[in-house]
Amino acid sequence: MQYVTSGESHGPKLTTIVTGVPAGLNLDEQSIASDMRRRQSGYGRGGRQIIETDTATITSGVRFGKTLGSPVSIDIVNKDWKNWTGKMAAFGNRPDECPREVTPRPGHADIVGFMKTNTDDCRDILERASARETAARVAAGAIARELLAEVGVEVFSWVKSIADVATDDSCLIDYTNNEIPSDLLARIEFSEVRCPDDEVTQRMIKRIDEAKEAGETCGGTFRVVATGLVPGLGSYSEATSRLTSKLAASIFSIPAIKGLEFGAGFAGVSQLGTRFHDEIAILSGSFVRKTNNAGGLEGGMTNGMPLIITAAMKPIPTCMNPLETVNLDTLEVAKSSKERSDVCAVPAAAVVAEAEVSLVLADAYIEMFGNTCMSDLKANLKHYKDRLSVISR
Ligand code: EPS
Repeated sequence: MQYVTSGESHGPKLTTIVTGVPAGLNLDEQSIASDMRRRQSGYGRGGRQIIETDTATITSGVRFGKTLGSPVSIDIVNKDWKNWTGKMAAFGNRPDECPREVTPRPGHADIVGFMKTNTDDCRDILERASARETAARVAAGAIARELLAEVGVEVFSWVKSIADVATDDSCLIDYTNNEIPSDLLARIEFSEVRCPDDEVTQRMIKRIDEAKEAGETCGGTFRVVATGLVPGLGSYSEATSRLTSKLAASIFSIPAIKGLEFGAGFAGVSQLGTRFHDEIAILSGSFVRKTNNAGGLEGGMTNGMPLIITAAMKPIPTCMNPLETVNLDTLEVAKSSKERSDVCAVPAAAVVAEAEVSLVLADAYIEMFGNTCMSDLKANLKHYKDRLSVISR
């Protein structure tokens, strides 16, 4: 399952085309809408989210709620386009009220894109570098998530820290089986910053308010977890088919992501080998691990334990208290450009990461169990699970 997106942040619409989706996958409009909404929410988002209510409209590849096996295309209309029709027109000349962007923001793609493409206007770069594009990815990810639901896989995320305010979530990730606390998802979705701890949620909100007041922005960290995975997705034999590398590439494809850990991560590797590695046991007829420091990945493959990813997002580069830069016309010292922007988008990035992880995992299922139709994929999966059952031997 592969996807490509197109569309500028203030153009008429975003488009996603997803290929390799098996026929016969049930899609639910409400589930797709729910993911689109979850990406838009989160305390610290800017004025743009008031204008937009992202609606994903499927224009091919689906009939009567089931995929056809042909490419699925999805449109998301930018409601803000009405304010940008002249400034982002495909043809004609630049209107007077649309000056060129010549004061690049440190931390954004502005100046490097300017140098790379020989443009005279950073808007040519920033329109596509904008994280608006991630709406199109979430639409693709929603399709992958539906496939995963049919094979018993759940993907979810929570925010671990915003700026210097962090939650201690170690009790939530010390899984010895695939069960998650029954109220965890409700607590995450209830929090305005996707943090399952009420008290820390309040402190995170306060931190975002303080940052906004100071013309600052906030980064942070989030976790993505996938449960219900069969062992053996990915490969130990070829570098490019290791699931670990595919997952890492997908997380690092999200704008502003600067760090990534699997399982116990960087802190975990200070432990010696006999403490770090997860002992093997049998539970209810299946091989399990007594701990999950590996984060569900061994040898480039899933090992049947929950997949646990932690990612770090840098603070958003558009600061209302601007940084020093250089005016690209005059080459004089200047203040970087101020655009309407978000103060914090860590909760949104977590939802985007769910989509990216879902796409990689759905692709891994398709690769291992068949890409033609869902009934064949599920039959192949059942055969594999039966073979793995220790009790049935
Ligand atoms: C973004 C700047 C803001 C964000 C945008 C990402 O948009 P605007 O410049 O139109 O105010 O709100 O994110 C989204 C629109 C979105 O849907 O996530 C940027 O520069 O990356």
